[in-house]
Amino acid sequence: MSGNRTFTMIKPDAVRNGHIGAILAQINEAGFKIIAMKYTKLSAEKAGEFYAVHKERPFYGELVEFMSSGPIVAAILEKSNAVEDFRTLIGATDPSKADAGTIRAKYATNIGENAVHGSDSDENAMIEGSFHFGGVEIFQ
Ligand code: FUP
Repeated sequence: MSGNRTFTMIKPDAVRNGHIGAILAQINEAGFKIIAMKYTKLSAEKAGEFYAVHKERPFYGELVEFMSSGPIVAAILEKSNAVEDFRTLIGATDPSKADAGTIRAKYATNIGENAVHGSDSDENAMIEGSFHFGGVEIFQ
């Protein structure tokens, strides 16, 4: 079952630039079902916790500042092969290297402000989904 779920965030740049609707439409058109969703804002502390794996990287401070700079949309998505298919849909971390038509190619600002997050493994999808949602907020 875990292989059927991934976690995403529409990041502050894409929200600020008015892309929530277009991104959600592209996610739905690609066959993902939204089973949990919220419009929220991360505190710097929460953003730091979410990206703790990158703590030693030079971009960590900017990443935390950016991710707490405005509202985001957090969601859990369901589809067969969800993690891999969603990463294909969003494209490379650096939008200048992302395939044409991918969400990051269309909506990302740059490598640091890259419009969307997508979990990189089934295990992280579960951890990240639980970070944002309780069981009663998930609808299958
Ligand atoms: P991804 O899995 O594609 O989101 O990419 P990573 O987990 O490698 O990176 C997480 C976030 O760190 C990116 F979305 C943006 C930020 N980042 C940078 O700002 N600079 C980099 O060189 C790499 C990542």
